[in-house]
Amino acid sequence: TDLPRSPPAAAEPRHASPAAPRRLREKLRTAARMAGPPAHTAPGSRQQVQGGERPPEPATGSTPARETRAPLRFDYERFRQSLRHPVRGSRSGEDPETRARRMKVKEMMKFAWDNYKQYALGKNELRPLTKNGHIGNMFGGLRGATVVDALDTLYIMELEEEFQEAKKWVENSFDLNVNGEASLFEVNIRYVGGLLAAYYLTGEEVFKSKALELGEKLLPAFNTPTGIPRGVINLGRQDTLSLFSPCSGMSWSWGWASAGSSILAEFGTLHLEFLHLSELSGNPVFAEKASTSQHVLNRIEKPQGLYPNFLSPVTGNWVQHHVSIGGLGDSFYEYLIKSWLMSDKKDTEAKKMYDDALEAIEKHLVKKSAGGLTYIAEWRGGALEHKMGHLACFSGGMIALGAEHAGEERKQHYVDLAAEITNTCHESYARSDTKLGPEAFRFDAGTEAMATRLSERYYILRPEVVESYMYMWRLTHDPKYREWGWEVVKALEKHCRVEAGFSGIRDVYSTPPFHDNMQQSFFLAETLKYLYLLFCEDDVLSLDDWVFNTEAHPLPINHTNFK
Ligand code: DMJ
Repeated sequence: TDLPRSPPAAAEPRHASPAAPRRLREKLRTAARMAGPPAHTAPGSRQQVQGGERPPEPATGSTPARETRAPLRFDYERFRQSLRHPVRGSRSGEDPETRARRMKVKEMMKFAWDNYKQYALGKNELRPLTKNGHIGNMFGGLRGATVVDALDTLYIMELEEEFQEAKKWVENSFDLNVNGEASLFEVNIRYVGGLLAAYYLTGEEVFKSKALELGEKLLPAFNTPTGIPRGVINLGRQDTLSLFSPCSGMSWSWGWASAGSSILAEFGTLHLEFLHLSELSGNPVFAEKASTSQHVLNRIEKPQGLYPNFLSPVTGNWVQHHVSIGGLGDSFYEYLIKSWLMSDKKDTEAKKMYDDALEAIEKHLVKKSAGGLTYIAEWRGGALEHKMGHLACFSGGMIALGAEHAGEERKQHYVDLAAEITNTCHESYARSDTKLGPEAFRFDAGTEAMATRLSERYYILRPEVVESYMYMWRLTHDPKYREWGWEVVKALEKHCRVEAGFSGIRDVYSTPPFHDNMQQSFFLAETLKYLYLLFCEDDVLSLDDWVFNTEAHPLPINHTNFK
Protein backbone atom coordinates (compact mmCIF):
# COMPACT_ATOMS: atom_id res chain seq x y z
CA THR A 1 0.00 0.00 0.00
CA ASP A 2 1.04 3.59 -0.01
CA LEU A 3 -0.09 6.04 2.55
CA PRO A 4 -0.16 9.75 3.17
CA ARG A 5 3.19 10.63 4.69
CA SER A 6 2.00 12.58 7.71
CA PRO A 7 2.62 12.13 11.41
CA PRO A 8 -0.19 10.86 13.65
CA ALA A 9 -2.69 13.50 14.72
CA ALA A 10 -2.99 12.67 18.39
CA ALA A 11 -1.72 10.10 20.81
CA GLU A 12 -4.16 7.57 22.15
CA PRO A 13 -3.62 5.65 25.35
CA ARG A 14 -1.67 2.44 25.11
CA HIS A 15 -3.94 -0.54 25.50
CA ALA A 16 -3.81 -3.68 27.55
CA SER A 17 -2.46 -6.95 26.26
CA PRO A 18 -4.11 -8.61 23.26
CA ALA A 19 -5.82 -11.95 23.24
CA ALA A 20 -3.26 -14.71 22.88
CA PRO A 21 -3.43 -16.31 19.42
CA ARG A 22 -3.52 -20.06 18.92
CA ARG A 23 -1.55 -22.57 16.81
CA LEU A 24 1.67 -20.89 17.70
CA ARG A 25 3.73 -23.98 18.43
CA GLU A 26 2.53 -25.54 15.21
CA LYS A 27 3.75 -22.54 13.24
CA LEU A 28 7.12 -22.77 14.86
CA ARG A 29 7.63 -26.45 14.31
CA THR A 30 8.97 -25.63 10.88
CA ALA A 31 11.23 -23.00 12.37
CA ALA A 32 12.64 -25.44 14.85
CA ARG A 33 13.35 -27.91 12.08
CA MET A 34 15.67 -25.40 10.45
CA ALA A 35 17.29 -24.43 13.70
CA GLY A 36 20.31 -25.94 15.29
CA PRO A 37 20.79 -26.64 18.99
CA PRO A 38 20.04 -23.88 21.50
CA ALA A 39 22.86 -21.37 21.91
CA HIS A 40 22.62 -21.85 25.67
CA THR A 41 20.99 -24.72 27.45
CA ALA A 42 20.90 -23.73 31.09
CA PRO A 43 17.29 -22.96 31.92
CA GLY A 44 16.89 -19.38 33.01
CA SER A 45 20.37 -18.47 31.78
CA ARG A 46 20.82 -14.73 31.81
CA GLN A 47 23.30 -14.60 29.00
CA GLN A 48 20.81 -13.93 26.27
CA VAL A 49 18.77 -11.35 28.10
CA GLN A 50 19.35 -7.80 27.03
CA GLY A 51 20.56 -5.84 30.02
CA GLY A 52 20.87 -9.04 32.07
CA GLU A 53 17.96 -7.99 34.23
CA ARG A 54 15.88 -11.13 34.41
CA PRO A 55 15.64 -14.53 32.80
CA PRO A 56 13.55 -15.16 29.70
CA GLU A 57 9.93 -16.08 30.30
CA PRO A 58 7.58 -17.99 28.03
CA ALA A 59 6.19 -15.69 25.35
CA THR A 60 2.67 -14.39 25.71
CA GLY A 61 0.64 -11.83 23.83
CA SER A 62 2.05 -9.10 26.04
CA THR A 63 5.70 -10.15 26.12
CA PRO A 64 7.81 -7.04 26.42
CA ALA A 65 10.55 -6.43 23.93
CA ARG A 66 13.57 -7.40 26.01
CA GLU A 67 12.27 -10.94 26.47
CA THR A 68 12.45 -11.77 22.78
CA ARG A 69 16.20 -12.50 22.62
CA ALA A 70 17.22 -15.55 20.63
CA PRO A 71 17.28 -18.81 22.55
CA LEU A 72 18.08 -20.76 19.37
CA ARG A 73 21.02 -20.70 17.03
CA PHE A 74 19.67 -20.78 13.51
CA ASP A 75 21.60 -23.28 11.40
CA TYR A 76 22.43 -21.23 8.35
CA GLU A 77 24.40 -23.93 6.54
CA ARG A 78 21.55 -26.34 6.88
CA PHE A 79 19.18 -23.72 5.53
CA ARG A 80 21.40 -23.22 2.46
CA GLN A 81 21.35 -26.95 1.81
CA SER A 82 17.57 -26.89 1.79
CA LEU A 83 17.50 -24.59 -1.26
CA ARG A 84 16.67 -26.32 -4.51
CA HIS A 85 18.57 -23.90 -6.74
CA PRO A 86 21.72 -21.81 -6.39
CA VAL A 87 20.58 -18.36 -5.25
CA ARG A 88 22.13 -16.50 -8.17
CA GLY A 89 21.30 -19.20 -10.69
CA SER A 90 23.30 -21.33 -13.04
CA ARG A 91 23.37 -18.95 -16.04
CA SER A 92 23.56 -21.57 -18.76
CA GLY A 93 22.97 -21.08 -22.48
CA GLU A 94 21.30 -17.67 -22.56
CA ASP A 95 20.96 -15.55 -25.65
CA PRO A 96 23.23 -12.49 -26.01
CA GLU A 97 20.37 -9.98 -26.25
CA THR A 98 18.83 -11.06 -22.95
CA ARG A 99 22.24 -10.89 -21.33
CA ALA A 100 22.85 -7.40 -22.70
CA ARG A 101 19.48 -6.23 -21.38
CA ARG A 102 20.21 -7.68 -17.97
CA MET A 103 23.57 -5.91 -17.94
CA LYS A 104 21.85 -2.65 -18.81
CA VAL A 105 19.59 -3.01 -15.77
CA LYS A 106 22.66 -3.76 -13.67
CA GLU A 107 24.29 -0.58 -14.92
CA MET A 108 21.15 1.38 -13.93
CA MET A 109 21.34 -0.08 -10.44
CA LYS A 110 24.99 0.89 -10.13
CA PHE A 111 24.18 4.41 -11.29
CA ALA A 112 21.29 4.73 -8.80
CA TRP A 113 23.45 3.40 -5.96
CA ASP A 114 26.58 5.38 -6.77
CA ASN A 115 24.66 8.65 -6.79
CA TYR A 116 22.83 7.82 -3.57
CA LYS A 117 26.18 6.96 -2.01
CA GLN A 118 27.83 10.13 -3.25
CA TYR A 119 25.11 12.60 -2.30
CA ALA A 120 22.84 11.01 0.28
CA LEU A 121 24.48 8.08 2.05
CA GLY A 122 22.90 7.77 5.47
CA LYS A 123 19.81 9.75 4.51
CA ASN A 124 16.74 7.77 3.52
CA GLU A 125 16.50 8.67 -0.14
CA LEU A 126 18.37 10.62 -2.79
CA ARG A 127 17.14 13.87 -4.26
CA PRO A 128 18.84 13.55 -7.65
CA LEU A 129 18.26 17.08 -8.95
CA THR A 130 19.40 18.99 -5.90
CA LYS A 131 22.00 16.31 -5.14
CA ASN A 132 21.20 15.88 -1.50
CA GLY A 133 19.38 13.52 0.82
CA HIS A 134 15.77 13.19 1.93
CA ILE A 135 14.73 11.91 5.35
CA GLY A 136 10.92 11.99 5.40
CA ASN A 137 8.69 11.06 8.30
CA MET A 138 7.82 7.42 7.74
CA PHE A 139 10.71 5.72 9.45
CA GLY A 140 10.71 7.18 12.96
CA GLY A 141 14.25 8.44 13.03
CA LEU A 142 15.72 5.44 11.24
CA ARG A 143 18.10 6.32 8.43
CA GLY A 144 19.52 4.59 5.39
CA ALA A 145 16.25 3.27 3.89
CA THR A 146 17.92 3.13 0.48
CA VAL A 147 20.90 1.20 1.87
CA VAL A 148 18.74 -1.47 3.46
CA ASP A 149 16.34 -1.63 0.52
CA ALA A 150 19.25 -1.97 -1.93
CA LEU A 151 21.28 -4.66 -0.15
CA ASP A 152 19.74 -7.76 -1.71
CA THR A 153 19.48 -6.22 -5.18
CA LEU A 154 23.19 -5.36 -5.11
CA TYR A 155 23.95 -8.88 -3.99
CA ILE A 156 21.82 -10.59 -6.61
CA MET A 157 23.28 -8.41 -9.36
CA GLU A 158 26.77 -9.34 -8.21
CA LEU A 159 27.70 -5.72 -7.56
CA GLU A 160 30.15 -6.96 -4.93
CA GLU A 161 31.98 -3.74 -4.14
CA GLU A 162 28.72 -1.83 -3.80
CA PHE A 163 27.24 -4.56 -1.63
CA GLN A 164 30.26 -4.30 0.69
CA GLU A 165 29.79 -0.52 0.90
CA ALA A 166 26.17 -1.02 1.92
CA LYS A 167 27.06 -3.73 4.41
CA LYS A 168 29.72 -1.54 5.96
CA TRP A 169 27.19 1.23 6.46
CA VAL A 170 24.81 -1.18 8.20
CA GLU A 171 27.64 -2.43 10.43
CA ASN A 172 29.04 0.95 11.38
CA SER A 173 26.32 3.56 10.99
CA PHE A 174 22.87 1.98 11.13
CA ASP A 175 21.57 3.25 14.46
CA LEU A 176 18.48 1.59 15.90
CA ASN A 177 18.59 3.66 19.04
CA VAL A 178 16.06 6.20 17.77
CA ASN A 179 12.98 7.70 19.25
CA GLY A 180 10.52 8.86 16.58
CA GLU A 181 7.15 7.90 15.15
CA ALA A 182 7.40 5.31 12.44
CA SER A 183 5.01 3.52 10.14
CA LEU A 184 4.87 -0.07 11.35
CA PHE A 185 4.17 -1.19 7.79
CA GLU A 186 6.97 0.74 6.11
CA VAL A 187 9.59 -0.19 8.70
CA ASN A 188 8.55 -3.81 8.44
CA ILE A 189 8.52 -4.17 4.66
CA ARG A 190 11.63 -2.10 3.93
CA TYR A 191 13.93 -2.47 6.93
CA VAL A 192 12.93 -5.77 8.53
CA GLY A 193 12.30 -7.35 5.11
CA GLY A 194 15.52 -5.95 3.65
CA LEU A 195 17.65 -7.10 6.58
CA LEU A 196 16.08 -10.56 6.66
CA ALA A 197 16.63 -11.05 2.95
CA ALA A 198 20.24 -9.87 3.22
CA TYR A 199 20.81 -12.37 6.01
CA TYR A 200 19.27 -15.31 4.21
CA LEU A 201 21.22 -14.52 1.05
CA THR A 202 24.61 -14.02 2.70
CA GLY A 203 24.59 -15.55 6.19
CA GLU A 204 26.11 -12.34 7.60
CA GLU A 205 25.12 -12.17 11.27
CA VAL A 206 24.90 -8.38 11.35
CA PHE A 207 21.77 -8.44 9.20
CA LYS A 208 20.07 -11.00 11.41
CA SER A 209 20.82 -9.24 14.67
CA LYS A 210 19.65 -5.86 13.33
CA ALA A 211 16.45 -7.43 12.00
CA LEU A 212 15.68 -9.03 15.36
CA GLU A 213 16.49 -5.89 17.30
CA LEU A 214 14.25 -3.83 15.06
CA GLY A 215 11.49 -6.46 15.16
CA GLU A 216 11.40 -6.17 18.95
CA LYS A 217 10.87 -2.44 18.71
CA LEU A 218 7.72 -3.01 16.69
CA LEU A 219 6.01 -5.26 19.21
CA PRO A 220 4.31 -2.59 21.37
CA ALA A 221 2.15 -1.65 18.35
CA PHE A 222 0.25 -4.90 18.96
CA ASN A 223 -0.83 -3.98 22.48
CA THR A 224 -4.48 -3.40 21.58
CA PRO A 225 -7.63 -5.17 22.78
CA THR A 226 -7.87 -7.22 19.59
CA GLY A 227 -4.17 -7.76 18.94
CA ILE A 228 -4.56 -5.91 15.63
CA PRO A 229 -1.67 -3.45 15.63
CA ARG A 230 -1.92 0.29 15.27
CA GLY A 231 -0.27 1.92 12.29
CA VAL A 232 2.23 4.23 13.97
CA ILE A 233 4.78 3.26 16.58
CA ASN A 234 7.32 5.21 18.56
CA LEU A 235 10.58 3.31 18.19
CA GLY A 236 12.02 4.40 21.53
CA ARG A 237 12.51 1.64 24.10
CA GLN A 238 9.41 1.11 26.18
CA ASP A 239 11.45 0.58 29.33
CA THR A 240 13.20 3.94 28.98
CA LEU A 241 9.95 5.86 29.07
CA SER A 242 10.77 9.13 30.79
CA LEU A 243 10.02 12.82 30.84
CA PHE A 244 12.47 13.22 27.97
CA SER A 245 10.93 10.52 25.79
CA PRO A 246 7.35 10.25 27.03
CA CYS A 247 6.10 8.41 23.93
CA SER A 248 8.64 5.56 23.86
CA GLY A 249 7.02 2.35 22.72
CA MET A 250 3.59 3.91 22.32
CA SER A 251 1.46 3.41 19.26
CA TRP A 252 -1.17 5.43 17.45
CA SER A 253 -3.59 5.13 14.61
CA TRP A 254 -2.97 7.38 11.63
CA GLY A 255 -4.61 10.76 12.20
CA TRP A 256 -6.26 10.59 8.78
CA ALA A 257 -7.64 7.04 9.16
CA SER A 258 -11.27 7.20 10.16
CA ALA A 259 -12.16 6.67 13.83
CA GLY A 260 -8.78 5.47 14.97
CA SER A 261 -8.83 2.52 12.61
CA SER A 262 -5.98 0.34 11.41
CA ILE A 263 -5.40 -0.21 7.71
CA LEU A 264 -5.92 -3.62 6.10
CA ALA A 265 -2.80 -3.45 3.96
CA GLU A 266 -0.73 -2.41 6.97
CA PHE A 267 -1.67 -4.94 9.62
CA GLY A 268 -2.20 -7.57 6.91
CA THR A 269 1.37 -7.19 5.62
CA LEU A 270 3.46 -8.49 8.50
CA HIS A 271 3.11 -12.23 8.30
CA LEU A 272 6.06 -13.12 6.06
CA GLU A 273 8.61 -11.07 7.96
CA PHE A 274 7.29 -11.87 11.42
CA LEU A 275 7.30 -15.62 10.83
CA HIS A 276 10.93 -15.35 9.83
CA LEU A 277 11.74 -13.26 12.89
CA SER A 278 10.38 -16.12 14.99
CA GLU A 279 12.23 -18.68 12.93
CA LEU A 280 15.57 -16.90 13.36
CA SER A 281 15.11 -15.99 17.01
CA GLY A 282 13.32 -19.12 18.14
CA ASN A 283 10.88 -16.83 19.89
CA PRO A 284 7.25 -17.42 18.94
CA VAL A 285 6.08 -13.95 19.88
CA PHE A 286 6.48 -12.51 16.38
CA ALA A 287 4.58 -15.34 14.70
CA GLU A 288 1.87 -15.09 17.34
CA LYS A 289 1.38 -11.41 16.72
CA ALA A 290 1.09 -11.75 12.96
CA SER A 291 -1.13 -14.81 13.18
CA THR A 292 -3.58 -13.01 15.45
CA SER A 293 -4.43 -10.56 12.68
CA GLN A 294 -4.96 -13.40 10.25
CA HIS A 295 -7.27 -15.25 12.64
CA VAL A 296 -9.27 -12.10 13.43
CA LEU A 297 -9.73 -11.41 9.74
CA ASN A 298 -10.68 -14.98 9.04
CA ARG A 299 -13.40 -14.95 11.66
CA ILE A 300 -14.95 -11.55 11.06
CA GLU A 301 -18.00 -11.24 8.83
CA LYS A 302 -17.15 -9.77 5.46
CA PRO A 303 -19.60 -7.76 3.34
CA GLN A 304 -20.21 -9.93 0.25
CA GLY A 305 -16.98 -11.73 1.02
CA LEU A 306 -14.97 -8.52 0.56
CA TYR A 307 -12.44 -7.07 3.01
CA PRO A 308 -12.92 -3.35 3.73
CA ASN A 309 -9.76 -1.32 4.22
CA PHE A 310 -10.38 0.09 7.72
CA LEU A 311 -10.79 -1.91 10.93
CA SER A 312 -10.93 -0.79 14.55
CA PRO A 313 -8.11 -2.34 16.61
CA VAL A 314 -10.29 -1.74 19.67
CA THR A 315 -13.59 -3.37 18.67
CA GLY A 316 -12.41 -5.56 15.80
CA ASN A 317 -15.21 -4.17 13.59
CA TRP A 318 -14.96 -2.70 10.13
CA VAL A 319 -15.00 1.06 10.24
CA GLN A 320 -15.69 2.04 6.64
CA HIS A 321 -16.78 0.04 3.63
CA HIS A 322 -14.11 0.96 1.12
CA VAL A 323 -12.60 -2.02 -0.68
CA SER A 324 -9.57 -1.79 -2.92
CA ILE A 325 -7.02 -4.15 -4.33
CA GLY A 326 -4.88 -1.04 -4.80
CA GLY A 327 -3.68 1.31 -2.04
CA LEU A 328 -4.86 0.49 1.53
CA GLY A 329 -5.81 -3.08 0.64
CA ASP A 330 -3.25 -4.45 -1.85
CA SER A 331 -0.53 -6.32 -0.01
CA PHE A 332 -2.96 -7.98 2.43
CA TYR A 333 -4.12 -10.21 -0.44
CA GLU A 334 -0.55 -10.69 -1.60
CA TYR A 335 0.52 -11.92 1.85
CA LEU A 336 -2.28 -14.49 2.04
CA ILE A 337 -1.09 -16.45 -0.98
CA LYS A 338 2.57 -15.91 -0.10
CA SER A 339 2.06 -16.99 3.53
CA TRP A 340 0.65 -20.25 2.24
CA LEU A 341 3.55 -20.71 -0.17
CA MET A 342 6.14 -19.76 2.43
CA SER A 343 4.71 -22.30 4.87
CA ASP A 344 5.32 -25.00 2.25
CA LYS A 345 1.56 -25.02 1.70
CA LYS A 346 0.80 -25.80 5.32
CA ASP A 347 -1.03 -22.58 6.20
CA THR A 348 -4.35 -23.66 4.75
CA GLU A 349 -6.18 -20.87 6.57
CA ALA A 350 -4.27 -18.31 4.50
CA LYS A 351 -4.89 -20.23 1.26
CA LYS A 352 -8.62 -20.48 1.85
CA MET A 353 -8.80 -16.78 2.74
CA TYR A 354 -6.95 -15.99 -0.50
CA ASP A 355 -9.17 -18.20 -2.64
CA ASP A 356 -12.36 -16.82 -1.13
CA ALA A 357 -11.17 -13.22 -1.36
CA LEU A 358 -10.20 -13.61 -5.00
CA GLU A 359 -13.57 -15.17 -5.79
CA ALA A 360 -15.37 -12.21 -4.17
CA ILE A 361 -13.12 -9.73 -5.96
CA GLU A 362 -13.84 -11.41 -9.28
CA LYS A 363 -17.54 -11.46 -8.63
CA HIS A 364 -17.89 -7.86 -7.49
CA LEU A 365 -14.92 -5.82 -8.70
CA VAL A 366 -13.45 -7.30 -11.88
CA LYS A 367 -14.94 -5.54 -14.92
CA LYS A 368 -14.35 -5.35 -18.65
CA SER A 369 -14.28 -1.98 -20.43
CA ALA A 370 -16.11 -1.24 -23.67
CA GLY A 371 -12.77 -1.57 -25.41
CA GLY A 372 -12.23 -5.03 -23.93
CA LEU A 373 -9.75 -4.21 -21.15
CA THR A 374 -10.13 -6.15 -17.88
CA TYR A 375 -9.65 -4.08 -14.75
CA ILE A 376 -10.32 -4.22 -11.01
CA ALA A 377 -12.61 -1.44 -9.80
CA GLU A 378 -12.81 -0.05 -6.27
CA TRP A 379 -15.88 -0.32 -4.06
CA ARG A 380 -17.22 2.42 -1.80
CA GLY A 381 -20.12 1.35 0.35
CA GLY A 382 -21.85 -0.42 -2.52
CA ALA A 383 -20.93 1.90 -5.41
CA LEU A 384 -18.18 1.03 -7.87
CA GLU A 385 -15.47 3.48 -8.79
CA HIS A 386 -14.09 2.51 -12.19
CA LYS A 387 -10.52 3.32 -11.37
CA MET A 388 -7.34 1.28 -11.02
CA GLY A 389 -4.32 2.58 -9.16
CA HIS A 390 -0.77 1.83 -10.29
CA LEU A 391 -0.46 -0.01 -6.97
CA ALA A 392 -3.26 -2.39 -8.01
CA CYS A 393 -1.15 -3.54 -10.97
CA PHE A 394 0.77 -5.90 -8.70
CA SER A 395 -2.35 -8.10 -8.86
CA GLY A 396 -1.49 -9.50 -12.29
CA GLY A 397 1.62 -11.01 -10.74
CA MET A 398 -0.17 -12.18 -7.62
CA ILE A 399 -2.91 -13.93 -9.57
CA ALA A 400 -0.24 -15.50 -11.82
CA LEU A 401 1.58 -16.80 -8.76
CA GLY A 402 -1.65 -18.22 -7.33
CA ALA A 403 -2.66 -19.72 -10.70
CA GLU A 404 0.28 -22.07 -10.63
CA HIS A 405 -1.15 -23.60 -7.49
CA ALA A 406 -4.85 -23.52 -8.32
CA GLY A 407 -6.63 -26.77 -9.08
CA GLU A 408 -6.43 -27.91 -12.72
CA GLU A 409 -9.95 -26.70 -13.49
CA ARG A 410 -9.24 -23.14 -12.25
CA LYS A 411 -5.64 -22.80 -13.33
CA GLN A 412 -6.21 -21.67 -16.93
CA HIS A 413 -8.90 -19.29 -15.78
CA TYR A 414 -6.50 -17.54 -13.42
CA VAL A 415 -3.66 -17.53 -15.95
CA ASP A 416 -6.04 -15.74 -18.34
CA LEU A 417 -7.22 -13.29 -15.69
CA ALA A 418 -3.62 -12.47 -14.68
CA ALA A 419 -2.67 -11.97 -18.34
CA GLU A 420 -5.65 -9.68 -18.96
CA ILE A 421 -4.93 -7.48 -15.94
CA THR A 422 -1.25 -7.29 -16.83
CA ASN A 423 -2.22 -6.34 -20.36
CA THR A 424 -4.44 -3.53 -19.04
CA CYS A 425 -1.60 -2.20 -16.90
CA HIS A 426 0.67 -2.35 -19.93
CA GLU A 427 -1.93 -0.31 -21.83
CA SER A 428 -1.78 2.36 -19.13
CA TYR A 429 1.92 2.71 -19.98
CA ALA A 430 1.54 2.35 -23.75
CA ARG A 431 -1.11 5.11 -23.92
CA SER A 432 1.11 7.75 -22.32
CA ASP A 433 3.61 9.99 -24.09
CA THR A 434 6.46 8.87 -21.88
CA LYS A 435 5.53 5.14 -22.02
CA LEU A 436 5.38 5.17 -18.25
CA GLY A 437 2.10 4.72 -16.40
CA PRO A 438 0.13 7.19 -14.27
CA GLU A 439 -0.58 6.83 -10.56
CA ALA A 440 -4.20 5.94 -11.35
CA PHE A 441 -6.18 5.35 -14.52
CA ARG A 442 -9.88 5.25 -15.15
CA PHE A 443 -12.55 3.61 -17.24
CA ASP A 444 -15.34 6.13 -17.50
CA ALA A 445 -16.68 8.88 -19.72
CA GLY A 446 -15.10 7.29 -22.77
CA THR A 447 -11.69 7.04 -21.11
CA GLU A 448 -9.82 3.74 -21.01
CA ALA A 449 -6.65 3.09 -19.04
CA MET A 450 -5.68 6.75 -18.80
CA ALA A 451 -5.59 9.24 -15.95
CA THR A 452 -8.39 11.78 -16.10
CA ARG A 453 -7.34 13.93 -13.17
CA LEU A 454 -4.27 16.12 -13.06
CA SER A 455 -3.47 14.81 -9.61
CA GLU A 456 -3.20 11.22 -10.89
CA ARG A 457 -0.76 11.76 -13.75
CA TYR A 458 2.51 11.30 -11.90
CA TYR A 459 4.92 8.33 -11.92
CA ILE A 460 7.24 7.86 -8.94
CA LEU A 461 9.39 4.96 -10.21
CA ARG A 462 6.89 2.42 -8.92
CA PRO A 463 7.46 -1.31 -9.51
CA GLU A 464 4.00 -2.94 -9.71
CA VAL A 465 3.71 -3.18 -13.48
CA VAL A 466 7.16 -4.67 -14.04
CA GLU A 467 6.54 -6.94 -11.05
CA SER A 468 3.60 -8.43 -12.95
CA TYR A 469 5.70 -8.73 -16.12
CA MET A 470 8.25 -10.74 -14.15
CA TYR A 471 5.69 -13.19 -12.75
CA MET A 472 3.91 -13.50 -16.10
CA TRP A 473 7.23 -14.19 -17.80
CA ARG A 474 8.07 -16.94 -15.36
CA LEU A 475 4.60 -18.43 -15.68
CA THR A 476 4.20 -18.34 -19.47
CA HIS A 477 7.58 -17.52 -21.07
CA ASP A 478 5.70 -15.40 -23.55
CA PRO A 479 8.42 -13.11 -24.99
CA LYS A 480 6.08 -10.13 -25.00
CA TYR A 481 6.68 -9.67 -21.26
CA ARG A 482 10.38 -9.22 -21.81
CA GLU A 483 9.63 -6.78 -24.62
CA TRP A 484 7.31 -4.81 -22.36
CA GLY A 485 9.95 -4.75 -19.64
CA TRP A 486 12.49 -3.46 -22.13
CA GLU A 487 10.08 -0.66 -23.12
CA VAL A 488 10.07 0.37 -19.45
CA VAL A 489 13.88 0.33 -19.30
CA LYS A 490 14.05 2.62 -22.32
CA ALA A 491 11.41 4.97 -20.90
CA LEU A 492 13.20 5.17 -17.54
CA GLU A 493 16.45 5.97 -19.29
CA LYS A 494 14.86 8.62 -21.45
CA HIS A 495 12.59 10.37 -18.97
CA CYS A 496 13.71 9.54 -15.43
CA ARG A 497 17.50 9.36 -15.62
CA VAL A 498 19.06 12.66 -14.68
CA GLU A 499 22.62 13.72 -13.99
CA ALA A 500 22.72 12.32 -10.46
CA GLY A 501 20.32 9.39 -10.35
CA PHE A 502 16.74 8.57 -11.32
CA SER A 503 13.80 10.80 -10.59
CA GLY A 504 10.03 10.37 -10.65
CA ILE A 505 8.06 12.55 -13.06
CA ARG A 506 5.02 14.74 -12.48
CA ASP A 507 3.03 14.01 -15.65
CA VAL A 508 3.42 10.91 -17.80
CA TYR A 509 1.51 12.59 -20.63
CA SER A 510 3.90 15.47 -21.09
CA THR A 511 7.39 15.54 -22.61
CA PRO A 512 9.94 16.59 -21.70
CA PRO A 513 8.74 15.71 -18.20
CA PHE A 514 9.03 17.69 -14.98
CA HIS A 515 11.02 15.74 -12.43
CA ASP A 516 9.93 15.33 -8.82
CA ASN A 517 13.49 15.20 -7.49
CA MET A 518 13.04 11.87 -5.65
CA GLN A 519 14.77 8.55 -6.15
CA GLN A 520 12.47 6.33 -4.10
CA SER A 521 14.18 3.53 -2.19
CA PHE A 522 11.74 1.01 -3.70
CA PHE A 523 13.19 1.81 -7.12
CA LEU A 524 16.35 -0.02 -6.04
CA ALA A 525 14.56 -2.66 -4.00
CA GLU A 526 11.84 -3.52 -6.45
CA THR A 527 11.67 -1.85 -9.85
CA LEU A 528 15.26 -2.61 -10.82
CA LYS A 529 15.23 -6.03 -9.17
CA TYR A 530 12.13 -7.18 -11.01
CA LEU A 531 13.48 -5.82 -14.29
CA TYR A 532 16.75 -7.66 -13.73
CA LEU A 533 14.96 -10.91 -12.89
CA LEU A 534 12.85 -10.55 -16.03
CA PHE A 535 16.08 -10.95 -18.02
CA CYS A 536 17.43 -13.79 -15.88
CA GLU A 537 16.96 -17.52 -16.05
CA ASP A 538 14.14 -18.77 -13.83
CA ASP A 539 16.55 -20.33 -11.32
CA VAL A 540 17.83 -16.94 -10.13
CA LEU A 541 15.88 -16.45 -6.89
CA SER A 542 13.72 -19.34 -7.98
CA LEU A 543 10.07 -19.25 -7.01
CA ASP A 544 10.60 -22.84 -5.81
CA ASP A 545 12.73 -21.46 -2.99
CA TRP A 546 11.67 -17.87 -2.34
CA VAL A 547 8.71 -15.60 -1.91
CA PHE A 548 9.17 -11.88 -2.35
CA ASN A 549 7.83 -9.64 0.37
CA THR A 550 5.86 -6.65 -0.81
CA GLU A 551 9.08 -4.62 -1.11
CA ALA A 552 10.59 -7.42 -3.31
CA HIS A 553 12.86 -8.71 -0.56
CA PRO A 554 13.24 -12.48 -1.01
CA LEU A 555 12.34 -14.64 1.99
CA PRO A 556 12.83 -18.38 1.89
CA ILE A 557 10.10 -20.97 1.67
CA ASN A 558 10.28 -23.37 4.61
CA HIS A 559 10.89 -26.65 2.84
CA THR A 560 9.37 -29.08 5.29
CA ASN A 561 10.37 -32.23 3.44
CA PHE A 562 14.04 -31.36 3.65
CA LYS A 563 16.11 -33.92 5.54
C1 DMJ B 1 6.45 -0.21 -2.02
O1 DMJ B 1 6.91 0.32 -0.84
C2 DMJ B 1 5.76 -1.53 -1.81
O2 DMJ B 1 5.63 -2.21 -3.02
C3 DMJ B 1 4.39 -1.35 -1.23
O3 DMJ B 1 3.69 -2.57 -1.13
C4 DMJ B 1 3.59 -0.40 -2.08
N1 DMJ B 1 4.26 0.85 -2.33
C5 DMJ B 1 5.65 0.82 -2.74
C6 DMJ B 1 5.88 0.75 -4.22
O4 DMJ B 1 5.00 1.37 -5.05
